[in-house]
Amino acid sequence: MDGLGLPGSSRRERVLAHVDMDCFYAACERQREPALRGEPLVVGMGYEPGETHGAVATASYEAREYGVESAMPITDALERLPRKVDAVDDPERDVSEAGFYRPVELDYYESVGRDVKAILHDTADTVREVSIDEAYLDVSDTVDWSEARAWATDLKDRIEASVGVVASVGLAPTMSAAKVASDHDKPDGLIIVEPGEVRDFFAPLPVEAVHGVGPVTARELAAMGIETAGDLASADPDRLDDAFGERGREIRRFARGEDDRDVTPKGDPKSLSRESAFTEATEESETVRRRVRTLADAVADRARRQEARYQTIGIKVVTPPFDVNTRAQSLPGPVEDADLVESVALDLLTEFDGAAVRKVGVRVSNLDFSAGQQASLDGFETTDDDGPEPGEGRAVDQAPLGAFQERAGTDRVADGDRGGQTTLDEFG
Ligand code: TTP
Ligand code: MG
Repeated sequence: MDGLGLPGSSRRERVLAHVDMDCFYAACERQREPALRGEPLVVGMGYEPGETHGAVATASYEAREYGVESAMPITDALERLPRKVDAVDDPERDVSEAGFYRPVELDYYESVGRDVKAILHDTADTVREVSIDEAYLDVSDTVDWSEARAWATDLKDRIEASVGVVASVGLAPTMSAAKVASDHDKPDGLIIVEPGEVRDFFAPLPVEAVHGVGPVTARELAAMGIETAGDLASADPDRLDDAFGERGREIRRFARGEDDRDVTPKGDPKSLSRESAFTEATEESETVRRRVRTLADAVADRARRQEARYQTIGIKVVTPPFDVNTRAQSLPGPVEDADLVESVALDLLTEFDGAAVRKVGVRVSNLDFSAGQQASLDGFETTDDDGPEPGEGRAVDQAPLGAFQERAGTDRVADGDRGGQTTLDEFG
């Protein structure tokens, strides 16, 4: 986090999201076999069609209603939920009370997981991938609490429309609260826990909801009369210290909603961006241009500090009511050139001269963190291993700098107003 402090506060409340796909393996099977939608579905590890060996990897929410759960032997699952094919042939069984069973096919689920992650990286600069179906995002730079719900709804819609699986999302100012929030209203959940609400949100939950509290600790806490996160938050710290040492104080801090952990990406970010909203939509081109110049400068500075070169420079222009327009130009090779970020951004902006603008953003992407010389205008090597981001074209190798490849996109998003809270101070 750089220079984001609002006047008078040591640290701006972060906007963190935890995204976890619903019954992921089952959702992947349904994505390629839509007839399975709405049906009880069990995906078995070490399972083969018609056989009874293996264990449940996951069960659809319909199958969970029959008591089928992850890690259960398939034999137990079959007792609770027989196979449809078996029920059809068995007059003793009711087909409507039976389900479908499929073997795990991990390669396929991983490819679906990658598609979801690509959307997450396109949406947020800071993404920590935790597992095949789960990630944390830090969107403090681009999403204000007033628009958190609209942003999360749009993200869920994008994932479902383009990948065909459903995500549950939690937003909160801490990682642990965001994780609990994403789980709280599954499936198809969306819970926003705003700053100041974290402790109240945790209070009624069982202690297991607190980060760092597993079943063993929960049992020990229960023996001490501590059953909810609220009990833990108000427990005597010395007593916890006696029972668990420093970890006791730590789980108490988590229960109180105190969690300073940052979302640290495992790899390098896929893009860097800054956005800023106007208090009211403005049609004054010069005002918009001035803001874009400031944002371009801030983004270029951030890239310089992270030693990232970029091959694509883009802008985002939000026009009333909630139309998000993105324009981007790709360079023939990665550069680090603040003046170019500004001139390309302003050039892309001319299309919106005279339009009412609520919010603008500048983004650099197709990032290159490899050490080495800045690309010269002739004879550079393309170092983009990851390929273009969604919605962006791959740069044309060996094209002269003037011959930008351009890709444009327009999409609609419910996108609230930051209410002019963004000040130039934020971009320093
Ligand atoms: P989870 O996110 O824990 O579970 P889920 O996505 O199936 O269901 P939920 O809606 O509660 O998020 O795990 C993701 C995938 O990991 C899951 O689809 C299958 C796999 N998995 C196993 O193989 N074994 C297990 O014991 C668990 C818990 C998950
Ligand atoms: Mg999941």
